Amino acid sequence: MKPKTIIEPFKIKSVEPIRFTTREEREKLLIESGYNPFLLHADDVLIDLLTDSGTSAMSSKQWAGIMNGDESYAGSKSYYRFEDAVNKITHMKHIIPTHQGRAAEKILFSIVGCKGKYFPNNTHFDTTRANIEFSGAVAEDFLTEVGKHPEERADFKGNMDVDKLEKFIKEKGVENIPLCMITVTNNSGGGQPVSMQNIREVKEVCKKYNIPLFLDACRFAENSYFIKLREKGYENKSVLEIAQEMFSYADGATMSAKKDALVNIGGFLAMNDDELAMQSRNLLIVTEGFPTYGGLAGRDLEAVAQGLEEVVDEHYLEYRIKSVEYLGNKLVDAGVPIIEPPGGHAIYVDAKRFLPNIAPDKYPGQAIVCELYLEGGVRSVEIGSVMFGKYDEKGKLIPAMMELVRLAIPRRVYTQSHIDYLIEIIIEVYKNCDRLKGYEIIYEAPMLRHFTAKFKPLS
Ligand code: P70
Repeated sequence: MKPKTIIEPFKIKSVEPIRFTTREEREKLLIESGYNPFLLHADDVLIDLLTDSGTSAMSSKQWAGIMNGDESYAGSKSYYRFEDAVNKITHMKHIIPTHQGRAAEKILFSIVGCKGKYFPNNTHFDTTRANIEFSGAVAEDFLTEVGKHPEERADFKGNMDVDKLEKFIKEKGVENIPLCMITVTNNSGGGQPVSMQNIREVKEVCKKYNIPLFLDACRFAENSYFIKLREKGYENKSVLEIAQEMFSYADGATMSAKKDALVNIGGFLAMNDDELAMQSRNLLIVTEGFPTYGGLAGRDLEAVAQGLEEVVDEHYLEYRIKSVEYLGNKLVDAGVPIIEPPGGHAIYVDAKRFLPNIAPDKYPGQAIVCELYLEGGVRSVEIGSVMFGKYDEKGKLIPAMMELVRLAIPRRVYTQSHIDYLIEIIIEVYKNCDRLKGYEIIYEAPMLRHFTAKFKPLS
C-alpha cells in the first residue's frame, strides 16, 4: 500500500527561530513601511511568503559544498562542477554563471534588444519585462485564454497561445523578433505549468521563422513534475528526462538558481549560439565578472551544482507540489477564491473575487497583503496592478490582467503546522473582508515600482 500521507523527505538539522509580534506592533510597523511589506524588516515577519526566491533551506550536502568551494579567480574547480550540473539538465553548449536571474536577462537583452524589437513570451515576469523595456524593446505576452481565468481548472494554464504568436511574428516581421521566450512555470499567471506539447508547438513556429527559443527556466523542475503528473506519455519518464526534453527544444535559457536550484543566490545564462555566447561573456566581464564565476563565489557555484541534483528528486518534488496543493485545497474548501488549480511554488489569491468592491485602481491585492500581515504577521506580495499597472497618456491606471496576492512557499523551510496557521489567518481575513479598504500610491519609482512604492489607506 502507498501511504496517503506525504511527508517532508528530510530531517531538520538546524533551526532558526521566528519572532512573534503583537497586532499593535504590526500596526505601527506597517505604517512605518508605507504599507509596503517589501520595506518591513524580515525580523518583524512571522511567516515570510514574500518570495520563493533565494529563500530555500540548503541541504547538508550543499553546505558541505560551500566549504569545498574553490575560490580561484579563473578556471575554478567549482565552476566545472557547476557547468557539468547545468549541462546534464540543459545540454547547452555555453553555460555562463550570473549572480541571479535578472543579471542573465540584462546581459541577454542588452545584446539582442533595442528600440523596434519585440519579445514574445507566455507571460514575462517583472524583471524580464523591465530588462526588455530598459533596452528600448517591447515585451509581449501571449498566454492561452484559459490561463487568464483564475476560477477555471486546466492542466496547463501556463501555455502560450501559438496562433497568436504566429500572427504576431507575421505582423511585426521576423527581423524584429530576436528571440521568443517561454517561462516555466508561469509565475505571473499563478505558477501554472506549460505542457511539453505546447513547448514543442512553440518551437515549431519559431523554427519555421528561424527565431531562437529561450526558456526562462527558474522553475523547470516543478514544471517537469507537472508534465509527469498530467501529460500523457510522460508518466513513466524521470523528471530529469522530462527536463532534458524541455531544454532540447530551446536554443538558450535564463535561470534564476534562487528557485529550482535550491540556493540563496545564483543564476545562469545558457545557449548554443557561439557568437551570442562570445558577446555575452564579453559583457559578463564588464558587469558580473570573469566567465568562470560570473558574479558568484566558487562556493555558490558548488551549492547550485548540488541543488540541481537534489531538485529533480521525485520524493522532493512530490512533497513540494503536494504541500502547495494542500494549502490551495484547504482555501478552496473554505470558499477563498484562488487561482485554480494550485500552482507549483505558490498559491495566488484572486483579489478581484476576494474584494469585489475594491476597484483595481484602489489596489485590492495590496489591501489583502496588508491585512494578512496585520492579522498574523504573514508577508505576501501583490501581483496585480501595483506590480504590472501602467498609466495612459492622461495618467489613468491601465490595470493588470489579474489582481492577485501571491503566497510563495520557500522550499524546504516551513512545515505543515506553519501552513495550518497560515490557512487559519487567511480564512479569518476572508471572513472580515467587508472591513477592508483600498489604497492609493503616494510614492513610486519609474520602474519596478512595487519594490519601493509607498501607500496610503483610503478612508
Ligand atoms: C519571485 C522573484 C524572479 C524571477 C522569476 C522569473 C519567472 C526571472 C526572475 C528574476 C522576484 C520577486 C518577486 C516578488 C518579490 C520578491 C522577489 N522572481 N524570471 O519571487 O530572477 O530574482 O534571480 O533576478 O520569477 O518570483 P532573480
